[in-house]
Amino acid sequence: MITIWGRANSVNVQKVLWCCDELVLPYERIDAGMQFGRNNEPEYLAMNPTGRIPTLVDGDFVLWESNSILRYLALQYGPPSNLLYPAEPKTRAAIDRWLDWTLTTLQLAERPVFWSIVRTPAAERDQAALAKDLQAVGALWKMLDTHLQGRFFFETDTFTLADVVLGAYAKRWFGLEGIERPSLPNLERWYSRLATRPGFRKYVDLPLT
Ligand SMILES: N[C@@H](CCC(=O)N[C@@H](CS)C(=O)NCC(=O)O)C(=O)O
Repeated sequence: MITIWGRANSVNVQKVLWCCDELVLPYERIDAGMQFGRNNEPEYLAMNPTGRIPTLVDGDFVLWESNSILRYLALQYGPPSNLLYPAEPKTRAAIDRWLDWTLTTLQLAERPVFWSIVRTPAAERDQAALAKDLQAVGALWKMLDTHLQGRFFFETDTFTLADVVLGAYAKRWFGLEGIERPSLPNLERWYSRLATRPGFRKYVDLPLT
């Protein structure tokens, strides 16, 4: 049995839960992080010395870093066709770049916006910083919108891990209330396609908290 440690409102946990759903993989989840604590206790740090969530335990194999977990799950449990994470090197590399880019670039840009709007009382928000951060992250979503021109999904004709990671962050963009967004017609079409996936609805398309 697979165990996933991490609270269900974490974007990095949500990606992993959604991937399990796509792979029809049973698992148990244990709350950890923020109000649940645990992630700084010695037992947790022995599994994951970063003290961050998620952590995956699969038998005697322990893995942290959400996108590494996604790759592992798709490789270990994907069907032979493995459309989620195809073996062909160029296709796989093209998917990998989105996994890397979300963690190195998109997450850094969207985190301050998410924290300001969702996790900071309105009276305490730094509005000037928020306006600047919104512009920066809006430009990234605009770039993604351009990439999607003429495409159904991010890299192949079918749904892949690139759509999982970008879809999880897209919820944290389209789910924000009271902000202005640039025109993103391609991205909106792609996002509405994600809503047909049960794993997205169940684990990602939830109120932002
Ligand atoms: N690069 C790491 C980032 C992990 C991370 O920063 N997780 C956040 C939640 S999204 C966390 O552990 N926050 C501390 C907490 O929940 O207590 C990954 O992708 O797994």
